[in-house]
Amino acid sequence: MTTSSELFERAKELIPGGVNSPVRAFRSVGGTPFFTKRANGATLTTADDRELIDFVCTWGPAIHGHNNEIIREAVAKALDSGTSFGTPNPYEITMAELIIEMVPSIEKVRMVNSGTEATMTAIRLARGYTQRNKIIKFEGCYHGHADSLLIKAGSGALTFGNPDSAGVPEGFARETIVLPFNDLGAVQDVFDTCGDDIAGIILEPYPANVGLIFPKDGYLQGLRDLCSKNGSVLIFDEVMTGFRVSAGGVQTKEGITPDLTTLGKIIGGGLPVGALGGKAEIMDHLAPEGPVYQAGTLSGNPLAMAAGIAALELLKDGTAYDRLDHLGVQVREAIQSAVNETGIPAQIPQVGSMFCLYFTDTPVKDLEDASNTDTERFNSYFHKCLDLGVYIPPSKYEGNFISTAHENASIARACEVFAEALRSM
Ligand code: KE4
Repeated sequence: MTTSSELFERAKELIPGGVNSPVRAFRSVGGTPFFTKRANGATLTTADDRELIDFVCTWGPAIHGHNNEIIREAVAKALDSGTSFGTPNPYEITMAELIIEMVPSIEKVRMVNSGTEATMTAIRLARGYTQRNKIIKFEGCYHGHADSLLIKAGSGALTFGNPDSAGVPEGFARETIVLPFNDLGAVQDVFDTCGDDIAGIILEPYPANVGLIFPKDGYLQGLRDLCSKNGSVLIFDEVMTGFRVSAGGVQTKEGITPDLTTLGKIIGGGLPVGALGGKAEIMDHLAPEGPVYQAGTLSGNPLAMAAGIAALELLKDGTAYDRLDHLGVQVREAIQSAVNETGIPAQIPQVGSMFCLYFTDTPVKDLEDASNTDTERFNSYFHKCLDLGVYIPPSKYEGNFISTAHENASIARACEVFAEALRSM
């Protein structure tokens, strides 16, 4: 058996950092990343033949667990007819109908191949539609690695302490205004000074690439009002939260209607997919209908569409969220109980099947608060959980996910592990 360590040494000779996405490298938490050779339900089987209860869920897509039989059969059926046609295909219509039905603010939708493509297109569309240049984003929000958005970003960029990536020309950065999250006055001030050049605002309505932060009461509505008043485009990046916190995402939970929404992860059922959707009047500015160009060789390919359609069909009646919400509360309460018992300062924000653990005694409302939480303590907690057979995200800035495949026994065992890890500190 080739161990994870041996595989990692070989991978580092061939792939930068040995990984195809930085956060997988365990750089923040230390140690050698494990390689996964199989995944089923809530369990990962590593190259070292360890079985781990998974709370990363491939960073969100696996809301039905890994290797879900219904999704697998849908992909197998599509595979019988080929993998990619490069022409329109009926699956794309079914996918578009599902997204439009489940996310009321979306009147038209364009499929792409990643969340990054979706957000990159959204800001180009906002600029093309408004004929303006400036985009407002928020510290700690991560929208993928498009140049204009990789500024004071969250997720892996934050984990490695380089929220402003090398290689982004000053000219690009100049058109992106970065503000603290949850500070509506700061946004008002920007509109007061250059409102007629603000193409749009893009945000994660529940920032989950900085742990998990909730908007203050009135904040999302305030952003909505400012965009409406100034003719700017409000973009909700729901790549992570879409179909995760509810069938209609945060916008449905909070009753806020964005102009554009970006999606990804869950809508691909584990295959590469992203999507951009919103008001038809704006979306029709996309080529070939309008002047804003966007394209993709594999956009809407039948395999990814079949997987995503199966994943969304399993969520459409909403009953999956009853279980996911219940499991999320159960896990949060179990961790809270252990926190109370040990007296360790910790915050456990949770919504539905998303949660995180901050080691701090004060609620986290923005990037600064998140950055001031105890990293060393988190890293120790991460490794203790991993040693005991539970895999949580290898960074304090990433959210945990639960799937419908997390059976009661797995949840019970994980709660024991979380408590034991806290007691060991
Ligand atoms: P992708 O390009 O990775 O498909 O999506 C980018 C993206 C956009 N918007 C939000 C809100 C996101 O969370 C993401 C990607 N999320 C990270 C996890 N925090 C992906 C994991 C990784 O980078 O390997």
